[in-house]
Amino acid sequence: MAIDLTIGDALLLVDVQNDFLPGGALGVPDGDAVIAPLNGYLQAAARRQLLIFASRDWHPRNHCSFKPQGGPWPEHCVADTPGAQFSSALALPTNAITISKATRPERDAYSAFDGTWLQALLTQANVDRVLIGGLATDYCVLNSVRDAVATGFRVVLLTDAIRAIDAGDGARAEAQMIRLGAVPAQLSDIEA
Ligand code: VGL
Ligand code: ZN
Repeated sequence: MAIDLTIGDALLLVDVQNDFLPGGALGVPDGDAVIAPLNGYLQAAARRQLLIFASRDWHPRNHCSFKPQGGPWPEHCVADTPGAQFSSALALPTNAITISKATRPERDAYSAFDGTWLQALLTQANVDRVLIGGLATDYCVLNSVRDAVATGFRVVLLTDAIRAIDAGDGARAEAQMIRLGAVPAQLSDIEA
């Protein structure tokens, strides 16, 4: 379905960080496949001067989600480490707004809205529709889309620019996001 990018739209790239790419501490299978389409969306958004947000998992070293603390995950995205950096292949413009999340030891946060200024920033800028892609479909993308919809934003889910940690969970997450009202789209749906 054709998506006409226009004033009131914003782009949210979820957690496109080295640790979530293949070879990273919590590498998402085929995760690097999101980068090429995301660069296309970035270019389309920049051309229309839309706001661009990039969330990042930004954990302290002793974060509760890490196995040594009894959590489910290997250590990943420790703040200020190379694994926490955005992929250097991602063509993030210098004016992209970084949203750091899950920054406190005792609490995890999968959604880019959870404990951040994202909702306030979007509202302040009169954004009413958010295009969302990134990693991972079954965790941070799912929870970010859920929160965006629940907060009243229209959501476009960039289906060519998401990948899952678990394939089955990813398929279920994608179906759930669409059921919640997210409109699926791919780069070819966006006018150049
Ligand atoms: C994520 C697992 C742990 C994600 C973050 O970005 O989807 N997944 N922390
Ligand atoms: Zn994490």
